[in-house]
Amino acid sequence: MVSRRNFIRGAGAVLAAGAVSRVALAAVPEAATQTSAKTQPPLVPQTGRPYNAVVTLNGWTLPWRMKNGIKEFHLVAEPVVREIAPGMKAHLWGYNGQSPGPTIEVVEGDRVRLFVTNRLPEHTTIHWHGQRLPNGMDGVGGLTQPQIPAGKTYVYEFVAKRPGTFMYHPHADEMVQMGMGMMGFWVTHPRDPKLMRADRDFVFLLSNYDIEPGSYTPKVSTMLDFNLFTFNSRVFPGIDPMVCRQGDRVRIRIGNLTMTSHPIHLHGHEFEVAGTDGGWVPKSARWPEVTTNVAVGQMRAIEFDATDPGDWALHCHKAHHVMNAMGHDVPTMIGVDQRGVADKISKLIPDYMVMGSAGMADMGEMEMPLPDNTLPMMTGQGPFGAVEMGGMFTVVKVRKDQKPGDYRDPGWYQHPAGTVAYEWKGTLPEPPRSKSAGGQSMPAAQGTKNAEVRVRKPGNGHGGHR
Ligand SMILES: [Cu+2]
Repeated sequence: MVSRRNFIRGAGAVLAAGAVSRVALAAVPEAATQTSAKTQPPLVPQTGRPYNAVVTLNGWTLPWRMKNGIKEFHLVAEPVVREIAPGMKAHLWGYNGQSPGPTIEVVEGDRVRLFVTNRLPEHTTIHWHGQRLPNGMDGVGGLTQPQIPAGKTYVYEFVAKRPGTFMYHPHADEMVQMGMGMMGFWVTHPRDPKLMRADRDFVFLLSNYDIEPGSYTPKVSTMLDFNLFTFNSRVFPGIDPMVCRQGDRVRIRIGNLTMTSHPIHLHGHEFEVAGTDGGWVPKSARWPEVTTNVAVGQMRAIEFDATDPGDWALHCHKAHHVMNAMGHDVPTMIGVDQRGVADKISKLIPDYMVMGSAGMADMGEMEMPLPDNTLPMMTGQGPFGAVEMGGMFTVVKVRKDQKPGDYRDPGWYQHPAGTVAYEWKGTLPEPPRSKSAGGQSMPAAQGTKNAEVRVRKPGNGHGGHR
């Protein structure tokens, strides 16, 4: 059994939930709760069969107790406060103090009993997404079980038959409950710990929120227009790096519970999709990728050899998903000379700022007034300046001298001399230009007029494009 003391030593600040009565505590395992949004070290199993524990990005693993050979867990569905990144907190619903809830780790063949206590203001259920289990344990409110009323505890029990990557989430008032952040990760390790072994095994969920600047609670009826795209309910620069030792076999497991797909892209290394919703992909059926699309409701396990030291970006490739709430729906001002107008407007609005005439890159560094509890659209400082990212962005840090099992942030990569892009200060040859324009083998029937665009020099009183 995982003693409380062992768990506290292993996984940081864990508090006993206070609201379960003493009588109930005798029958129900303690509901551990986590208040920190920091990545907790892997929970090395003290009981049951051995496995290589995963690391939950900005999250933690739920401890269990062994009772007559059954692994017992206690999940508490409840309102939580989640720090999305330093400077912004959200009022979400989650499990055991956090959104997402804690990761559940079991071994293929384990008999699992899950107590689910509902401390929400409405009923809920939990669906064990992807599992093979008796139909009555599938957690679809109304279809396979009665809803769990507010204040009640239900029990789920089944054998974890298939090793792989899974999720859990309510199948009750889904639009609201998932829009409020109710979800968690589940890993069933193979019976043989040498099978599918990785040196580092990271897990996180993709979730999205629509939280109006200056407010705390997501708009739950939003269908597509979300403004925060998160890894485990965190946005850059609030997402911890994934730290690896050079030469490690690294696995990253991703589950998507947002309303859109996310092409997840890794820099500097090719990976293979080693696992999908349905289990492990045979070696002979994998192909190399640097981006893989994770569709709604899917899980993907990617694997690569961390061969090259450095700070390698890992992010969603949809540009709006690496941007925070203030960045969407901004008018394009590129090429618009605002200088004449700005003087007039600032007589009416003293704080008026001229922005975006030459793109929006300066937003990464600009100190501009924001509503309370709101993150800049893109932010985060790297060793060379502003990183100009938000949302679904983090860094895989590969280091030669990172110790096995050490996940501590080693700081920025120290580039060897002569290996960083640099400014050219010599003379430049004329850039070659294509002379074949209009010379296609199949010219347009009508011919084309000279469609050159003339840009007037700013300051002539007429502004911009013609
Ligand atoms: Cu995305």
